[in-house]
Amino acid sequence: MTKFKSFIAGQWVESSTGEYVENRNPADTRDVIGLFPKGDAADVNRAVESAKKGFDLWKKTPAPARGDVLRRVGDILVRRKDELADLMTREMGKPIAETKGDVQEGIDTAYYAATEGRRLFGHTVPSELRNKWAMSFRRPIGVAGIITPFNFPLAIPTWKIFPALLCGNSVVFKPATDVPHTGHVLVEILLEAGLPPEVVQLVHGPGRVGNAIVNHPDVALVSFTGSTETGSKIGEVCGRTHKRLSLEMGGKNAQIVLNDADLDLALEGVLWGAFGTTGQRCTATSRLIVQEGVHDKFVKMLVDRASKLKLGDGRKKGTDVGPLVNEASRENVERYVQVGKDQGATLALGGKKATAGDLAHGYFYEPTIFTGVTAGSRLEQEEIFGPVLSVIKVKDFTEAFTVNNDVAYGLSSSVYTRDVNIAFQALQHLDNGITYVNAPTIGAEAHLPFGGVKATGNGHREGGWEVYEFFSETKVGYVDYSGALQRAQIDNY
Ligand code: UN1
Repeated sequence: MTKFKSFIAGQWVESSTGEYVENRNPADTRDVIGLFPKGDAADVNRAVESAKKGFDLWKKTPAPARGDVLRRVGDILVRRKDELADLMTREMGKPIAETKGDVQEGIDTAYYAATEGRRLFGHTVPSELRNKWAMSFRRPIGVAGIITPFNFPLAIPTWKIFPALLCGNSVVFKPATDVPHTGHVLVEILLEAGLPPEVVQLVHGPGRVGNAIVNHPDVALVSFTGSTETGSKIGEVCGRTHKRLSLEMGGKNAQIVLNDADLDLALEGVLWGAFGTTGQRCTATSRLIVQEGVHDKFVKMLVDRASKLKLGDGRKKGTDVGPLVNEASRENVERYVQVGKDQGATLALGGKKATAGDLAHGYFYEPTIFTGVTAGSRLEQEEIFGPVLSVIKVKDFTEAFTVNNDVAYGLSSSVYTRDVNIAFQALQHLDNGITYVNAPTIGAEAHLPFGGVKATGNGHREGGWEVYEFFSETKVGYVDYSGALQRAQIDNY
């Protein structure tokens, strides 16, 4: 069986603990991908020491040259797209079309970063004094700790690592334990593209590795995507130690369908939003808020179509929905289905493990729909991260907006309507970082800011132009060429 290594201090190295974790295919647990190191704080210490040297070198490399490396990364991803999609599906389960999309998001992020190397804009503004120059520009910060989830095993690491590198930081990267193979290949590609070895460090391992990264005094900034629970703990450490921190956490996203909506379009949207990636997206549609005039008809259409979704191995043709990523995730889904039943919601579809035939070897769960879900109930409020959709009936769009907003999270929302006035009101009044009109809650594009409000995040955005602000520090320069002492705010007034 292949034994993989971490990449620390410019070398592929064995686990310092001597311990390894098996990485198995969630669609068929008889298929073992390999053994991955179970690292610890000692690995992180060595990685950070080396990353500090990497930072000294890399910060002096001109940003356009840093961008050139990322352009080559993009080129390699293009060339290896199909192969990567296959290995990603093998380790985390979503269908090949989706892992190809995941790679494409990495490609888009690479090419965006490449060109950002020739922008990284600062400002030049007039000084209030004569013969004095005033400007701002961007500086790299230091060693960036990057901690990423399993659901977008390539795209999310690229959202963080590429802008971090483009801005001149070095990186210590800990991928989720369910998707170490994708992390491994991404680092191989960065090195092949010409990134100096000490600029990137890959430390495989469980939560203790993430913990050591976050607590290390020489890690200057941390970017994390994962659960709100873990994000809160990271936030406490970073608050105490004054580290810059970007958090991307939970969601409880809703699709709203109003009486005047194109129901066929709304149906395609909710099927994709709720059951794509087996519901394991931060942006997944977990709630469907339907206006009473079309409620019964739409629910019937939905249950009918959802019952025909084909569960299976994401690497096989015709599969619509893959497995959950591991047994703990499936048990979590089972617990929430029980909560729904206990709270009196009506189970309209699914509600059990799928174990027929080959499915018995994977972590499959039937697409599940609850109707008659009460706003405010646990099922309606808490993130599930699985293929469970709760339907809530409302009187009008005002009530729909209230239900949408009345949760702790605020990542994405969607409204299906033909009324342009309501569409714009939705953009303005739905408390989310992203609102889609006549499109599902998933489908963010790499060149726009991505993130949410309330318990979803801490105010930062990934993607687009905004992430470059997170990964760099503003510096201001004044040049006085008057040859005399000029006292600001005094001599000129
Ligand atoms: C996530 O769910 O964590 O918008 C990221 C989307 C994808 C990214 C999702 N482009 O669904």
